[in-house]
Amino acid sequence: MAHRWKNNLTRADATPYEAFLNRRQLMGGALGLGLVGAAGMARAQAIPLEPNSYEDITQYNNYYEFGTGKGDPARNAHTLTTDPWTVVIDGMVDNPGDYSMAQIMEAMTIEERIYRFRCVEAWSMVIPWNGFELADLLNLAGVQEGGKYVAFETALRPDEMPGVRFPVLDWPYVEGLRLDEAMHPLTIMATGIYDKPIPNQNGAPMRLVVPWKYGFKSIKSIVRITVTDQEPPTSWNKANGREYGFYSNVNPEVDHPRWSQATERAVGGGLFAKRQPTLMFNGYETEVASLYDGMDLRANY
Ligand SMILES: Nc1nc2c(c(=O)[nH]1)N[C@H]1C(S)=C(S)[C@@H](COP(=O)(O)O)O[C@H]1N2
Ligand SMILES: [Mo]
Repeated sequence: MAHRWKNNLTRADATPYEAFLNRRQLMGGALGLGLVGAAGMARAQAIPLEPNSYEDITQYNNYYEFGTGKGDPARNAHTLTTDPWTVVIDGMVDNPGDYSMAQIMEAMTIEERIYRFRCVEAWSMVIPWNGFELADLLNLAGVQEGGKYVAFETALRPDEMPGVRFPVLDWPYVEGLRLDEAMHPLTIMATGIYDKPIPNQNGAPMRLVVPWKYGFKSIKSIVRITVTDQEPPTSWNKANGREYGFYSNVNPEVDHPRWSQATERAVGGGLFAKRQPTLMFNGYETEVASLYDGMDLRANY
């Protein structure tokens, strides 16, 4: 199954949008003057670009169970015991039960996916995940007819998570997807970054990654996956339903009530880097727009 998805960028062709824009401007200008032929285009498109550094990705995090500062998860999450780890898969599935992480890793094919990642707070990164398609795990469990949503839950361990004594959110952290979103080939469970086991602060041993949605949908350190016919409650929606909806698709045209979503700050871009435009569905419009055909994206934020 490796590499069958066309948005499965490899490290050589990962293209942060800023560079993509520069390249377009470059090519546009040159094309305007009639200077670039097919060979020039090919060369321009082959410019290799790097994802964010391992340090950016693992030192600048949101994981409120370990504190609300961006450096808190890297400082505090070492206390989380991630081995052994069990994930309960239940609800409307043929094979409900406890799945050990070892069992899951044995059954899944791990591949690399380089994805843009856009937080609702308007910062972004490019991250080389290792993981597997959530659809493969759901198919292992056997989704039953009538299943419409998938609910996810993070571990809740007050002894290992210093942040959960503060009622910032209603713990445990919970999230949810519509079944078709969960089964989409872009939706993965990440178990690694840069070919290393995923660090605790990034959601070890297994976290969701839904690249066309705001980062808070990508729930970390998952202990339960439930197939259901009801739209599941989600942590940020419960905390502030006016600001955070169930869908939370990246959309530059629908602003957060307190800030614009039209642009974003690329983490690691340096102090004087320009903000870059945010892309519809975070750049995955071709792949996922049809999931929302006929839906009012402003009403379903
Ligand atoms: N359990 C849990 N999952 C979580 C969060 C959290 O606080 N707790 N934060 C979310 C938010 S707001 C973002 S932007 C991403 C951040 O992922 P990263 O730290 O790997 O970049 O994780 C998401 N998943
Ligand atoms: Mo976020």
